Amino acid sequence: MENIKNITILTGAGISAESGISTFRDQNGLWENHEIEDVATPEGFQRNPELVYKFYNQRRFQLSQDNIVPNPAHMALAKLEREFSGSVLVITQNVDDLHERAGQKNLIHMHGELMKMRCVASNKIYKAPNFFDGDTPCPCCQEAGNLRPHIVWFGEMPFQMDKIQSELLNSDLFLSIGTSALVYPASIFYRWAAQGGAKTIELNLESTVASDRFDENFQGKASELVPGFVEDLLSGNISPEVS
Ligand code: BV8
Repeated sequence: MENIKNITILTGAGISAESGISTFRDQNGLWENHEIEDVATPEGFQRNPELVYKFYNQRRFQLSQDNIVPNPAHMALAKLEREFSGSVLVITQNVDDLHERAGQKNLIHMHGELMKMRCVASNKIYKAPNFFDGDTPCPCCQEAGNLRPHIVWFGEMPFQMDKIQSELLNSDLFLSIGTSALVYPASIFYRWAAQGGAKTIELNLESTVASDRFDENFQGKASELVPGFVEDLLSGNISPEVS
């Protein structure tokens, strides 16, 4: 444990699955019921903004339900950040706010945030009401038609990529939790971490296309795997050495 100073953690939809938020590529996943091109690209928004506003309003409404709460995996990562002697950075692909609600502070939403909206004219970011669309006047320009979800769509550049890359290159341990490792550039973060000398560990329900590139893999549900793994980390039972 003494050699592990900086931990970087990538999370994906799998960490929120047990909180009741559908993943993208599992049975009944989001991409089973929608075409990515129609609801998660700038072209789709241009073509049919109403469909895209509806897609995100529905997900924001679901996220705001009382039964959608952080699960033990989110809580464990927030505990790791509080109690670990070194630095812990969570980089999430998720657009839900469950990491924040669990108490995570050092957090980057590389794909944006469901609870925020952005004015395309001023680029100002606002907390989103449960519902907004092309008729909602934006708080800065006071006119309708300028607001979009503060989400990174396919074909758009994820947020804070420079900071993410330097943190990964400077970490001693990289954890990938609940992601299918299919979406670039998050899918190559393990490479940047390994390049920087980090040990890389994947914790996921099932093996992924990237599993054999990690130093270690643990398979299971995040809410069952992550709390125990965090306890092992905090008690110094995880060696930074690549076996
Ligand atoms: C970019 C916001 C340039 C939207 C999202 C051809 C080949 C390769 C790449 C490309 C290509 N054509 C285009 C690309 C690039 C493209 C891409 O990767 N496309 C894919 C589809 C092939 N990427 C981009 O466009 C990105 N931008 O590349 O810009 C650039 C970049 C860097 C530097 C310079 C230039 C932008 C991508 C962002 C898109 N927006 N989200 C929204 O949410 O509505 S991505 C979307 O997918 C979500 O954010 C999601 O998180 C992400 C990844 O999915 P996962 O999180 O992994 O979820 P998934 O369902 O896939 O998997 C869940 C996993 O959990 C499974 O493995 C499952 O087994 C596991 N699981 C389930 N239950 C549990 C569990 N694990 C543990 N416990 C459980 N209980």
